[in-house]
Amino acid sequence: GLLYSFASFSLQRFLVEKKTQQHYGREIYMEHYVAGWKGLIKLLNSLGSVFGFISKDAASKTQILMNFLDSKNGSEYATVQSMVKFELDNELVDVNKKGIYPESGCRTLLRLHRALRWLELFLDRLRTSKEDDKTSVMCREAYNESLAHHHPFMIRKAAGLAFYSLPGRPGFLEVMNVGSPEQVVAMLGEAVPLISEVYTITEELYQKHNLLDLP
Ligand code: 1PW
Repeated sequence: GLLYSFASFSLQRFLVEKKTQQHYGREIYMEHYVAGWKGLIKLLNSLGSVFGFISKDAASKTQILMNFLDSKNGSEYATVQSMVKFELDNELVDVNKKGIYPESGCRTLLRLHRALRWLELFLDRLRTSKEDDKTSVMCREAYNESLAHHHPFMIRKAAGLAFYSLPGRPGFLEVMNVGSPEQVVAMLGEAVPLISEVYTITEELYQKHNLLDLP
């Protein structure tokens, strides 16, 4: 169909990224990261209006990163690694408390990075789930283990409500637009380790530079 699914759009981007990593070391290309999120946002939007507030925030953060890529300093934002170096070297990050750079690339990507962990946990549950398992439960468990730790009460409440409106497992697999349930599971078997690798590389980079708690 015309609609690019999360799988064909975002996950293949991560595959491309993996290949380039082999050539250039473990660099994460911002263009692919952003394209991956665009695909995911499309998927979220197709899940219905309740997911609107979730996709809206992810979309605005993705847009912030795209704006950096398109700016005169765009080349400094080519990879996550070069962004971190550039913003830190030029003191463009509010490190301890909110200041004059509330939308730095580093803090913006950190939010998406935390959400990526949620996605990884959720997709792994989906991959290993049985026919009558509930997507809402998988989603909630993944959320509670990851992103929820970074969200205040009201957002946790709203997210919890949104999960109820997720389609059941068969419907969800269909929305992913990959093919038969077996094909989705096979695709996830390839994709989840890649997402996990992107997550780990970013986590280690942020840890090394002490950026994991950026306000
Ligand atoms: C079906 C599985 C889908 C997983 C998709 C993950 C999308 C994550 C988006 C969560 C957004 C919740 C509402 C927004 C909260 C923001 O306050 C928060 N943003 C995120 C991405 O966690 C923190 O950003 P802020 O307020 O510090 O700018």
